[in-house]
Amino acid sequence: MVKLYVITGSHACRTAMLALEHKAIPYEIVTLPTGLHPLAARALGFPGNRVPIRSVEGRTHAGLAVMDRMGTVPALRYGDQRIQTNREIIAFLERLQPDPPLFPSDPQRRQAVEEAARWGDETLQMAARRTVMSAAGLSLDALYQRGARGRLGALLARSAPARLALNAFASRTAFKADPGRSAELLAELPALLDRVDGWLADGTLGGEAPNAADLVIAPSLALLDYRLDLREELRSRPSYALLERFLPEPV
Ligand SMILES: N[C@@H](CCC(=O)N[C@@H](CS)C(=O)NCC(=O)O)C(=O)O
Repeated sequence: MVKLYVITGSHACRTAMLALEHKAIPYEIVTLPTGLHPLAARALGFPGNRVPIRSVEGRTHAGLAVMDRMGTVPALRYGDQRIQTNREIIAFLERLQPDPPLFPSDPQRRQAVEEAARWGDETLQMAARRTVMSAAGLSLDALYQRGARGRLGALLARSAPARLALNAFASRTAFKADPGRSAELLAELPALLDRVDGWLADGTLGGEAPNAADLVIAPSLALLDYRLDLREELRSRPSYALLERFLPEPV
């Protein structure tokens, strides 16, 4: 039986969930307390990352590197095997159950999907996190349903005070996403969304069979969609179809 350790509302964790669902592998979700989750994952025997895996503004700074070393979720346990990071989890699931695949068999198309998945993981995932955090730092009113529910569920925490406090702490420390950076982050967004739209147009994303890049990128779009002032822009783009396909808004 697969156990997947997550935190509530995590776009990163949703990628692993979508991958497990794509493979039709039954799994149990264990929701760790946000903020304590790296410690909890350590206590559960996950090793953390020996080298930094995330960067902000093109570089890994000390605070983020420490958090990466502690370890991130999603974290997957299968028997005595423990796997962290989506990239590793996706590779593991491909080995565990090759069918249905998460990558196209044609080598050129596979390369394109790998590149889009890597960009989604390294660039878009952090950009979406920072863009939404910077808005929530001013007020939860900037978020759909104040971040209490939506495509990814409750962001960071179920209680609003905890959500505010976690957002304030994380946005001002590791993620450098205080409200003062909101305009700068917003200015970077159209180029990121153009890239997703381009991959949809050339068939790297959004094909008949879901692939790893679809499952990495769609949750980041879902997180962006919590930010109310982005909803019109998102809905005007081809990438919105990807979002609706993989993460429809719960009724
Ligand atoms: N790119 C990695 C990173 C995942 C990631 O950043 N996870 C966050 C939750 S959304 C986390 O565990 N953060 C812990 C921390 O920052 O201390 C992946 O997709 O697996």
